[in-house]
Amino acid sequence: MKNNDSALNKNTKDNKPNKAGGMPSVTSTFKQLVQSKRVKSNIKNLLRVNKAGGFDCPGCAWGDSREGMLHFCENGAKAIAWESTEQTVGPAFFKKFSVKKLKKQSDYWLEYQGRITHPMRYSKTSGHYEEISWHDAFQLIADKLNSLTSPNEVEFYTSGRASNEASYLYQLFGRCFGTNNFPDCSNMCHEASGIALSQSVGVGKGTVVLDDFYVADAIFVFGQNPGTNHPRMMNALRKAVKGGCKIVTVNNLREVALEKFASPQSPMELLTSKSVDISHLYLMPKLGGDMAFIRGIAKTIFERYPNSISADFIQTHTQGFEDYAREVKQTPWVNIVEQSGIDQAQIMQAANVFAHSKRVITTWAMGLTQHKHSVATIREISNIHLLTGQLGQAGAGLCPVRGHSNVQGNRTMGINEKPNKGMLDKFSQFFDHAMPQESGHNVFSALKALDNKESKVLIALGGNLAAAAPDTKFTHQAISNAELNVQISTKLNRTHLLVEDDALILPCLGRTEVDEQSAGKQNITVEDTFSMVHASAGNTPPISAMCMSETAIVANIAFSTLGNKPVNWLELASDYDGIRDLIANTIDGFANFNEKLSQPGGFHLANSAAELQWNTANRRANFSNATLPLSLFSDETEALLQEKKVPIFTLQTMRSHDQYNTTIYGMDDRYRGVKGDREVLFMHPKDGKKLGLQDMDSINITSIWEDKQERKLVGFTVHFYDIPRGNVAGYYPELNPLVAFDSVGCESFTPTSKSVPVVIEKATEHAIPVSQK
Ligand SMILES: Nc1nc2c(c(=O)[nH]1)N[C@H]1C(S)=C(S)[C@@H](COP(=O)(O)OP(=O)(O)OC[C@H]3O[C@@H](n4cnc5c(=O)[nH]c(N)nc54)[C@H](O)[C@@H]3O)O[C@H]1N2
Ligand SMILES: Nc1nc2c(c(=O)[nH]1)N[C@H]1C(S)=C(S)[C@@H](COP(=O)(O)OP(=O)(O)OC[C@H]3O[C@@H](n4cnc5c(=O)[nH]c(N)nc54)[C@H](O)[C@@H]3O)O[C@H]1N2
Ligand SMILES: [Mo]
Repeated sequence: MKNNDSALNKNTKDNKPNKAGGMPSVTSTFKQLVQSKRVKSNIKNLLRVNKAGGFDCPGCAWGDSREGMLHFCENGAKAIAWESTEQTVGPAFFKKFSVKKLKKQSDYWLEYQGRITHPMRYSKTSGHYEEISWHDAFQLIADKLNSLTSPNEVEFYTSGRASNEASYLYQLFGRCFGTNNFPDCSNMCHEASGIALSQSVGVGKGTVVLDDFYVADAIFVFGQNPGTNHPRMMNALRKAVKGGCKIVTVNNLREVALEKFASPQSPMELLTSKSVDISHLYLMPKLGGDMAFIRGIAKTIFERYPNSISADFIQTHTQGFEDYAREVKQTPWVNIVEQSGIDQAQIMQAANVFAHSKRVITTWAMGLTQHKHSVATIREISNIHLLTGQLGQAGAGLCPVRGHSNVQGNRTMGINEKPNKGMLDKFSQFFDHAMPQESGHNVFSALKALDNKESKVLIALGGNLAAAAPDTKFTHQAISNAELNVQISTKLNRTHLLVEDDALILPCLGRTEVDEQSAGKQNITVEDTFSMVHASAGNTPPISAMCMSETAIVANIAFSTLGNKPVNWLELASDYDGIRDLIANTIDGFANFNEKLSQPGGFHLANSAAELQWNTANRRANFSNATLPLSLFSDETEALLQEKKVPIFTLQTMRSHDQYNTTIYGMDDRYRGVKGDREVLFMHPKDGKKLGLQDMDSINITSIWEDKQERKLVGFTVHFYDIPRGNVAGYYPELNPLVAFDSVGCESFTPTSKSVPVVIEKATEHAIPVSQK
């Protein structure tokens, strides 16, 4: 395997740890708490996170049993400390800094200034944000919305932290206003998973629950870095391994947590050099090579382990088996090996584990979803589960590991530009109000519409669209075009600064804070990656008396725009039980919502596929029979690449250990041995040598796309790393300027952030780490 490569071992930096977790995680947690300057209240916060009566960690969507002592992780602690800080950004701050001045600051600096404390409006005359009353802010939005020629001229963006209550009211308001324009972060995230799973098993969510991890015989982990992004998942993997489960990791990079993990909650592993070996097999495909790899597993099963094929399951539950079987048999091994970048013997080893395990779970995240062929790839995963009947029994099933803590709940609540007809009909009937039927905009079409000025208003319930979306130059211009840019936020970010005309920043409460309304202290609810719905209540006093809850902000915008139609918005915001009653009446699975919430640990939403009920058009689980794609790129781009006389690399853009999406906590990536810099590019040492580069050399990166526009970043630093030849990796959002806007996944429209063709050249000037710039 690649780690035996002597060229690589020589160049691996010595500060890269040989295990993840352990004492450094604990040290880092406490460092974050101290930096937040609210040490005492944040320790209290950590003791209450993900526990019954406490609040849901804003860090990620991984589920928890909610019993026992501690349920936080290092990066969850960072997310909490980052939100619950003493530092504030108020009118005096905005008086000091004009938007023009703020634009010169880094994303890190902007968010680091602290929590936003007052509603602010951009003044074109002064070039500054200036204080505005809540009343005037709501009236301004209402007047603008009511002046639009069509309700489709507004975009309602959502980032996946918003609660069920806030997002339910938000979509209800948007629809009653007349549009299905609900672009959301999911469009850039797990969209392909939702589409693929809906097509294959009839429900766009995972089919397993946390307990399944403890009875699985094998867990295949594709394209995700849980050590950083879902650290609580590491505890589940560790426990599974200790119970004899085999973990097969399929990752483009060598991620240390998936090799060795020391649980910070085990005194032995915390205090000694002990750790648990996580992966039984660690395979490193080329970027986008997973579909070929999975096809190889299927081919091996057909050729060598036909006994593991479940004829019964196929017969009873599925459609399309013959076409799929033919396609697998027709796919030559040479294509499988060439495209996956994994040799046949290793693929067969993985197939051996899959075929000989009674219960298999497959998990995946962004390494699978952000490619052109993501939907086809995820359907290929479903295929092998259908082939072997690995679905709907304890310890077996499909598990897309969601990102934002309530991104799954947002979709359940109706944040969806293509809502299903059943849901729309229910809304129309219950509210006695005709809901719009035509599909609305996703992130891709919303930004296009803002770019060509078809859309005039952008309202965002959280997030940082400017930094999250691809092709920075295009995206920034599109957002700046909005005649009114309304951001409901906790912290200052790039999206607030893209304003040419009129803009509002509306400061909201975070998860950790007490949400007091006229009926008393309020709970909100969220849904985790296992479809568990539970309550969350903050306990820290709000950072400012001027902050409002997201739910109240949405209700006030709705009331100012529509009056008391079709519901009494403000009454709903005074007691969220009323919103939950509406949810109970209009969303499947939520009957008796308020009563069910009192169950410790919340309740599970039924999953039809896990019950072997197929909610597809033909009422069967469907095999797919796609041919392996010839290229990761569009035909036109591929033709351009063929003409180039220089080596082409494929780039993936991912997260460091010190960030939450566009929120940058710091410049280090401890698990990958990077210190003080984010403008880095990981590259195989042999590729580096071929380009005449030394480790830590300064480089320029240019991406290639069929429109032939120049997209170039200069002064990045090369880090030699254990990554397949021909592939390179670096951090989002810094690399977003290289992702061409039109380069999106088939059907999903997700930016292809994990496969960008690039050319790399040595830079003349030496790179300066961001921390010293
Ligand atoms: N601390 C922290 N937690 C987070 C987040 C955060 O930013 N910080 N973000 C949240 C969100 S919104 C999300 S969506 C999740 C994201 O969670 P992840 O999906 O883990 O996020 P990425 O950092 O994008 O990591 C992608 C992983 O896939 C691998 N990979 C990339 N391309 C390929 C490929 O083609 N094939 C294979 N097999 N592997 C590939 C990369 O090497 C990397 O390990 O995390 C959530 N949790
Ligand atoms: N190149 C590349 N691009 C990517 C990705 C990638 O892997 N590579 N990943 C994509 C993925 S998976 C995702 S999910 C998107 C993320 O896209 P977004 O969800 O839009 O971005 P975030 O960085 O999570 O949003 C951060 C902002 O949210 C606000 N915020 C934080 N907490 C709260 C809160 O409680 N309430 C409210 N109202 N606001 C809050 C703060 O102001 C903060 O600045 O990015 C995508 N973009
Ligand atoms: Mo995400």
